[in-house]
Amino acid sequence: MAADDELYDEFGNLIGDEFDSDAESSNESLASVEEESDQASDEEEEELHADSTSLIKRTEEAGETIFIQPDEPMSNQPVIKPKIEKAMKIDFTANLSFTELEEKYKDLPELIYSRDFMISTMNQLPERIRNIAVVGNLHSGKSRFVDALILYTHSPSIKLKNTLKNFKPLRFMDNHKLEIEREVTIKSSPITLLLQDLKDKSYVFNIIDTPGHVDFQDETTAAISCSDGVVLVIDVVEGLTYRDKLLINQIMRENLPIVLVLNKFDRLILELKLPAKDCYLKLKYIVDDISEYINSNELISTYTHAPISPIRDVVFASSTFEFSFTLKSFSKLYLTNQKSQMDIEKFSQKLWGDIYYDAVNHKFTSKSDQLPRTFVSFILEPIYKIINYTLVSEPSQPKIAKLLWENFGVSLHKSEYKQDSQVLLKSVFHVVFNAHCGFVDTVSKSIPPPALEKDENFVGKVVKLIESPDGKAFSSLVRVYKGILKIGDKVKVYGDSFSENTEDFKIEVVEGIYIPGGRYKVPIREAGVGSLVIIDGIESIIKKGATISDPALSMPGVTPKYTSNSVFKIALEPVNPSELPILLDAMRKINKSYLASVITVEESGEHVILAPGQLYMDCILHDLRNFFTDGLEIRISDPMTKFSETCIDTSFTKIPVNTESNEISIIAEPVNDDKLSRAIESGKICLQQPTKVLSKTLRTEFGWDSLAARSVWAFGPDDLQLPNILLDDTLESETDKSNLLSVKDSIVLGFKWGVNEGPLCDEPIRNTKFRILDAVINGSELYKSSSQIIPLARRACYTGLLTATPKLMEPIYRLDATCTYRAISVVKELLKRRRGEFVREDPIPGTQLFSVLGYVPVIDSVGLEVDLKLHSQGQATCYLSFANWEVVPGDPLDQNCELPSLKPVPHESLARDFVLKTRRRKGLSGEPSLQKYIDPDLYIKLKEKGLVQ
Ligand SMILES: Nc1nc2c(ncn2[C@@H]2O[C@H](COP(=O)(O)OP(=O)(O)OP(=O)(O)O)[C@@H](O)[C@H]2O)c(=O)[nH]1
Ligand SMILES: [Mg+2]
Repeated sequence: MAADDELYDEFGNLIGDEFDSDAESSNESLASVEEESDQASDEEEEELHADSTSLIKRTEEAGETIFIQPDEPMSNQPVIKPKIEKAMKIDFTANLSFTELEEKYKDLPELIYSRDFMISTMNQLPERIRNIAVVGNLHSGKSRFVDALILYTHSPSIKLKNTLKNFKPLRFMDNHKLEIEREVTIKSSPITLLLQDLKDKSYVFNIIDTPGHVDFQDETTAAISCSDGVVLVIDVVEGLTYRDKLLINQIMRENLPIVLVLNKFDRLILELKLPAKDCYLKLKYIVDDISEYINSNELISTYTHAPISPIRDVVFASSTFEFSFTLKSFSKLYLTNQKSQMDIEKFSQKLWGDIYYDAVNHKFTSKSDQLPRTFVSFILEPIYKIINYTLVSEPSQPKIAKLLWENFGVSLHKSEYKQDSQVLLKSVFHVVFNAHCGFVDTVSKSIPPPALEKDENFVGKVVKLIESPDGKAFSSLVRVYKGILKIGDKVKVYGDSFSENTEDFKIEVVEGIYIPGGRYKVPIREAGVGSLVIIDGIESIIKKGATISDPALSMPGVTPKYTSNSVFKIALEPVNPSELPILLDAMRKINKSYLASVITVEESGEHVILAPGQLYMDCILHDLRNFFTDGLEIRISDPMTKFSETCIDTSFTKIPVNTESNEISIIAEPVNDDKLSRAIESGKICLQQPTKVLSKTLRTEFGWDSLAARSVWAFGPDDLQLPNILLDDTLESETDKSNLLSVKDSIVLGFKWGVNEGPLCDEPIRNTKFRILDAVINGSELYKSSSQIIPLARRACYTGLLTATPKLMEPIYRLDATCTYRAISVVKELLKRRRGEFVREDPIPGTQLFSVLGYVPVIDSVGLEVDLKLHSQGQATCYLSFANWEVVPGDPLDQNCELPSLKPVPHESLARDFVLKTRRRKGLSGEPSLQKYIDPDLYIKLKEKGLVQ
């Protein structure tokens, strides 16, 4: 196989590789397709070279031979452009229909167990199913950990050329081209494996490997939402990071049990070179740190799972060396070898904490007396010995053999000692900690099986859509919650608004059901309750996720929200305007494929994509160019951010806004209550709640008076869930309430329209409370039509905002960096140059590294990650995650502020600069001004009084 970087040209374009699949025509085993296509491309390349010397070019597409006359000028272009079928993912089963795949069933990658047994266990014994999401910080080793399980369960033919010369880890779960190229997971990928616990009991594990990069949080959220428990993979060198804390918060909110995998165990010994005693202390510190974080979390009152226990919930692993163990699995290994009758459970309890083993008197004691802790003497010392004996220039076979036999009762084959020391070490660990039964045991005990209800009717959830390797079609990843789903079944698929409205659901027919397998899929005829399967044929109306059910049921669900942190923005258009339909079609596919993407068209007709961060956007653009269009030439704007508009004072006066027959006065004021803003934004309080419940929450939790609590007309706008509030504060003595109530819906619509597109630069308004103080509504139907009232209410909201010291808000990223002491100054300097703020640095216990916290405006963050790596010579890595919204310095309405051209804009002019640039880009005419919305005479009066500029 060609090295990854040989597969693309300098612009990242694919120039032929494993993705140029010709799997369909192959009759050989599907698992060998990958290697075959490599060989094929090698042969083709050779042929081309040979051909070019004799001036003969063959074209793949036409299959004909064209002779080029020697006197013709040589062209670099082929005479007929070869048609290259690009594939964005490796999938051994790509392009095969359900029936074809059923026929090739026996050619699927070989397993160490019977695939049919796995399927029957899955469908007949759902209590043996465990649905788990594997989550953790960036590069904590999640995919490698799942890889280790795949290597264990699949026959060795699944491995890439795992020889010394061409050693390459498998990365089986990262099958997208970008994932392979950049060695970072960007999509959650599911796989189903049959695994055995300590008593050889088989379990069906539906594992979803999730991305660790914070940009792809949407994928993690989707995976967690369909799991019954979470495996949190921690890099033991880094310990508990901010990202892990966010993940723990999310897991606790979902009330799911946690299994901890302390991964990269080898780094403590090989990199940090910690003595065994300190190695234990470091591991203990991490477990305690995580337990403390969970126990002191504000969500603990609603979290019903037991605190983390090292004996029950913790797995120690080194994915690089493909082993994992738990205190229990080690106990079993040890006691079996010692032929001891001691209870495994009891012994494992002695292996953690301040317990010591007195070998002279053969007893456990709590008094140190210079003895090492049991974890050190029983577990770490043999592991240290293994490493010391193996990682030397000439490992001594007798020494290692004796160690293995005496401690673990296992031995290696003679030939294995001849391997390179790293590979030998892997073999040694493999033979000692053979199988991952400790991990399986822990998951099967700590994470419950799917809830089983005796409901015959099918109910499922489309967790996300999965694009086909050629990017032309989508399948749905479905978790079955009730009943059974069979090929040919009709299902009701709910659309975006998840209602029973006939326009919002569609009856579809299930055309294919598959068990996911990372780089292949297995066709099955039916999927029982608790299973996680890929379904073909039901995705036509699904945008991101959906509830699906038996057509006879009425199961409206809740729209999942993945998009709230998508603040990074670009506008794009095709270079050739006539190709707009191709671009639009590709953008629709992006919307389906990338959960957190938001696709919008602005007033000016500009097509905009929003994403949570730069890496995410980069991946979107890559797929858009290479796979969802056929290399369409696209013009892309500079990166921008989404802004928000708000106010920081209460309107200085009440200004009536009128049409000929109606008049409304609305004032604005800031919502100065973060907790309330969060509650609105998260949907914790909403108008779907009964009025009594809502007004009680507002009174008791947020200190509102009862009148105000009862007069909420809207939060909104609903779709973006921005924290804005519309209140009816009119007095019965001054306003004809019945007339006002008769146009309530129109006023609410006007408010929603207004807060969606604010008066400064058409960006959404946030954190603002609008109060209707007066209204004179003409009772005649003619004058209170929605076409009159909606624009009036919108103008009144704008008037309120523009008289309440309006401000522009920008999104802020939190920066979390891990770096050496020397690189801290680089982080500080880079943040300073980008309007950022350095908050603090904390040493990471047991290492020479520091974790650094800072904040930086999203608009100034472009390229920061690369800059940091460059300037610190690789001694610092960071990630940026959305933190909050902050007011941009300066007055957006100040026409006198300095805006120099070709020079940096002064700090105090930033808001004005951003507003004007955004308006220009959106094609909005003129200045943002109160003048546009109120009576001209009144405006002149306010101006004379100096109340407006
Ligand atoms: N020393 C050591 N390195 C490891 C171990 N596990 C993973 N790695 C390395 O850590 C890096 C990241 O591994 P991945 O498995 O891709 O990590 P990940 O958590 O899936 O990464 P993302 O999904 O992108 O967040 C790779 O370079 C691995 O080789 C381990 O047990 N020991
Ligand atoms: Mg990964």
